[in-house]
Amino acid sequence: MITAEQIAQYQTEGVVVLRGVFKDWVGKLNAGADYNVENPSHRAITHQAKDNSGRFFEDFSNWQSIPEFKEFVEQSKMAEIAAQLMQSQKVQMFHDHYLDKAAVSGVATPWHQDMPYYFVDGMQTASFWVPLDSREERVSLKSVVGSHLWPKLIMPTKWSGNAEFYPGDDNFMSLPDIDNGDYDIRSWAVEPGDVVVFNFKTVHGANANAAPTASRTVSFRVVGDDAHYIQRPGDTSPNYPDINQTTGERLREDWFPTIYG
Ligand SMILES: O=C(O)CCC(=O)C(=O)O
Repeated sequence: MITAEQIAQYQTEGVVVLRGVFKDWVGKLNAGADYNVENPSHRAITHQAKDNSGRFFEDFSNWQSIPEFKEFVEQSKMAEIAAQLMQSQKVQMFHDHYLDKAAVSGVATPWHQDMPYYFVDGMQTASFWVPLDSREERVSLKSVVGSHLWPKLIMPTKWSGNAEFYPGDDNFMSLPDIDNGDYDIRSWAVEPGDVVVFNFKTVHGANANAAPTASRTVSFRVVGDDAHYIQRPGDTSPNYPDINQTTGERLREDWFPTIYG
């Protein structure tokens, strides 16, 4: 289904685009997205542009209660593709993340890595960023090539207000100036049915939606064999205060089921 070159690119660059692999799922995922907007969870966040011109809605961890997302997780080829890209025997579902940017929203997704926000450590990880509409390159996901191999994680910050999640913890470094011209940045124009897959450690972001139409994306996050729980020095995002796990354990199967292998 995917080529050896795509697997090698994922391993060395930390990001790859796969064309058309989910084209049969676009209708279902749109229905799931509509459901999520109409039924936001307690984790939902709405960011507003400073001049109040735009809106960026996010929600997390709803796949088990949205039938179309659940069907995608359990029946699409995502898990098998993830196993190949991560070179993993098993794949566990971590969570879904829905991102909805109003037309001409004025709210960008800042450069960040996903992993430091999570209670997850390991190299075998994958986010499936699935756009539900056509996206020109200037408003598509952009990723820093090879950043999944950087030796230190970047300090996660709140997207509204920029507060650090783990203030003063020097296990995390400050975000370098990604736009200074020193970094190799990869982005693609995409169509519904395409997916951009990236490692939880890959630095990525997206410009504000400058297009005259809303931009809707659903990201499905999965982990592989070497991924395990890590106790972070503060709340994570998404946060699961009742998780009751210790560093080094596989993520608990009752919340994060194995979907492949
Ligand atoms: O679509 C975006 O704005 C960014 C997506 C993102 O950060 C993610 O899926 O982890």
